[in-house]
Amino acid sequence: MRIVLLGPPGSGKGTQAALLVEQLGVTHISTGALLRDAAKRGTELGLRAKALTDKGELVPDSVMSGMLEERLNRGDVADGYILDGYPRNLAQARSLDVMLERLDQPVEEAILIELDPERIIKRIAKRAQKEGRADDTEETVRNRLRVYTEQTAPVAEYYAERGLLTRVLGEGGVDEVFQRILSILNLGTMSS
Ligand code: B4P
Repeated sequence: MRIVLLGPPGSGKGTQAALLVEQLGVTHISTGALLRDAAKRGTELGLRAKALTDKGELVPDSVMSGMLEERLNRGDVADGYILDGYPRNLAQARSLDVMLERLDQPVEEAILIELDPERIIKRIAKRAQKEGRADDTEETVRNRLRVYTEQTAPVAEYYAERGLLTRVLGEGGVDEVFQRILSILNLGTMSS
């Protein structure tokens, strides 16, 4: 299965991607996680990216496409993948298509997890207490939501035009949302 997970920050993309990967045995690629890892290792790119993510801004497309191409070329996407956090704008969606065409692994499904902004802010505030991510302050989250509306929301339309998009409600417990996604994928009920 080759799936792109879309949704605003805090809608549950990373959470649901982890569950899907466990059930389906496919490869999980999270560009947010790749960036946090690069920052933790203190690479020049990671530190430059951190200055932007800490403000809730997107990292430049040239950096992201290079990072993603390198990750895709590791050779473990042949049995399927869950892409979580990429694409985040239309230019990224187009460049993803080119990369995946080259690998003969085009996207089969795009799932958009929808959740209202106030719930998002509450969820992320909870995560901030637990994990202390620098981009989880309320001010940054509001900026991330603005960036999402302006740049990432049109990506859903990009996939809708290609007949690949399904919308899912992100409200409710983690397992509830997971079951909704499984039924979209015609996988019925499975336990997380
Ligand atoms: P991401 O890591 O993608 O961060 P995110 O959008 O917040 O999603 P995440 O997966 O972490 O959270 P989730 O919704 O699962 O990106 C971080 C930053 O990196 C971006 O802001 C950007 O600057 C940069 N970046 C990444 N990719 C980029 C790209 N392609 N181009 C440019 N820049 C890029 O979960 C949120 C919280 O909710 C969690 O604590 C979770 O436990 C909780 N939760 C989840 N589901 C729940 C449920 N059903 N009920 C209650 N709580 C739930």
